Amino acid sequence: MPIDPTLAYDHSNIFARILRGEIPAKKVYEDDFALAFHDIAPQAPVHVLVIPKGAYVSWDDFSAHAPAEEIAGFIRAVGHVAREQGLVAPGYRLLANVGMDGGQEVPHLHVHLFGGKPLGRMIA
Ligand code: D5M
Repeated sequence: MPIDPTLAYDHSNIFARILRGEIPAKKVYEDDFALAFHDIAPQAPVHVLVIPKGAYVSWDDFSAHAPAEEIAGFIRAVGHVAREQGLVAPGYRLLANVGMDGGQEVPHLHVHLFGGKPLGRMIA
């Protein structure tokens, strides 16, 4: 079920639990600002989720409230993961679902990184 992104951050959400090491994830990258791991239900040959370490419900929450250092660190981490996964030359797609109409299911900001095949042109 898509989440209501206006709700307060729920510290028991699954990505918060991954960040705390309470449940496993197939990690591909970690630094002070971000953690990246393989999506449990991949939609492309490469499907990695990148999440900020801070407690942000969505892109809306993050872009409005995160300190500039966290925003810069997170965006740099997303780019780093794409390069590390070998996606830059063939190209890739970034996606952040936000809220109900966006179809967001996990209430901790995550950017989907898709690649490894031609993804076609997508508007919505
Ligand atoms: O996408 C939420 C995404 O999170 C969806 O692609 C499945 C993925 N997911 C859910 N649980 C896990 C665990 N435990 N590990 C890895 N990936 C997971 P959304 O943008 O919220 O619709």
